[in-house]
Amino acid sequence: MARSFLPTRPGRGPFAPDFWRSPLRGPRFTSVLGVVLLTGVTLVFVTGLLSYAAYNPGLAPVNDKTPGKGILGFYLFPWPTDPPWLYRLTQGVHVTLGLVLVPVLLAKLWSVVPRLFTLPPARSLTHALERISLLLLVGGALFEFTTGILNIQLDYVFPGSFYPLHFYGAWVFFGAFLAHVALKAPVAFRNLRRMREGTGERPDDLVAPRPGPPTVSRRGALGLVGGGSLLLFATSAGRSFDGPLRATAVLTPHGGPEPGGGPAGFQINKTAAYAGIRAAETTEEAWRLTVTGPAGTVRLSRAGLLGMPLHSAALPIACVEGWSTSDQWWRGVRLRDLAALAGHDDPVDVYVESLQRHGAFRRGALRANQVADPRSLLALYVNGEELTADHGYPARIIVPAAPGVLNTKWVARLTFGDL
Ligand SMILES: Nc1nc2c(c(=O)[nH]1)N[C@H]1C(S)=C(S)[C@@H](COP(=O)(O)O)O[C@H]1N2
Ligand SMILES: [Mo]
Repeated sequence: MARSFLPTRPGRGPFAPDFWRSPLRGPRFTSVLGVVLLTGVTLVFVTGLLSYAAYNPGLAPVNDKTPGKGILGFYLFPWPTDPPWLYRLTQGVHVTLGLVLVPVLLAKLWSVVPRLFTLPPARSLTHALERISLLLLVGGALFEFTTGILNIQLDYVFPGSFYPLHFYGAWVFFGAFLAHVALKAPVAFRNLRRMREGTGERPDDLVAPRPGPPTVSRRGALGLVGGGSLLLFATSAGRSFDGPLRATAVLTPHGGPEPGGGPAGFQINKTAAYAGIRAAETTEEAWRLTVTGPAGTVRLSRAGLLGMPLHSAALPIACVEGWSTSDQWWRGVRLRDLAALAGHDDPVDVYVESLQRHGAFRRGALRANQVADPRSLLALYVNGEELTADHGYPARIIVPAAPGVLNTKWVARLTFGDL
């Protein structure tokens, strides 16, 4: 018998073992859900880390925006520009799979809730440690799913910035998750094997000692969870497409004006009005692009830019919030031509600033490999027409495979150099 830290006394209410009556609970039900989460959560975590590598907002001081530096930034690498739909895929998976896992997570938590009330609270030191790790696991899971879902709904209510919270929270959650997997995965897989072999359920503290009459079979309950996930998938996967499919994504933020038809008919993240861009600032007379580098500072009007060699590229916009558009046909000046104008013939980083004065996305940094790509443009046209105000007129950045947030709109200044 394990030594108890507290005297054992018969519990009352939820602390009494026969308070929990559902005949669904048992190691098998929990194991099936656990194995689904094992795969699902790992994929969400990995795609989340990739998103951080792609966006790299620089979470100093624990982290650092420079690849190879910072404790949690140990794996950072220059995000590639190929294939151009890379971030559409990784972030679409991150957000859509995260949503799809919600019913599985809730069912899993429900299936083990009696254990929250076991007495004594700790049977041994190891048991005490295990329960503390569970606190981090459950707390971490709820925190990550809640912050993630609030962020994609553009309804961010937490103090502080989303990225540090979601990023550091992910490491706490995943650390506890790994410990939990190490402890429980062997048991879970054994349970699944016994299920396949048709062996009976092991006696387990999850099995209700005095089960109530079943209202649904275990298979039915798993079906319900799967159905919930499927419903979430069907109502959110459309966020990764334009056109009629997009309308099926009821859970996608529809914050901005709904994209109509026509050349500019794709999702708008923040409108010019929202960003505080006044029409008077973007006229041919008023607007100038300032390009700075070792060759000095050049100021270009839109007509000046149109006088440079123009190039086209078919590229999507893929937002950190998980929505993306199909390829749009962009036309503008190559970033590497602008770098050359500023005196950089070798690949170099660029710091991009917008006309926008407030808000998180008014500036961004691109790495040398992104600037060097011939498809990376300071776009002046989209789908054969001038950019609309909401899509970034007079000029915006578009870079293959980059998160949408780096595709700065209403660009005012480009500073080339090592960042
Ligand atoms: N200046 C500025 N540029 C910006 C933003 C912004 O709010 N301000 N939003 C960014 C984000 S998060 C995305 S996803 C894309 C969306 O571009 P779109 O609105 O043309 O689809 O623009 C990016 N460029
Ligand atoms: Mo975005």
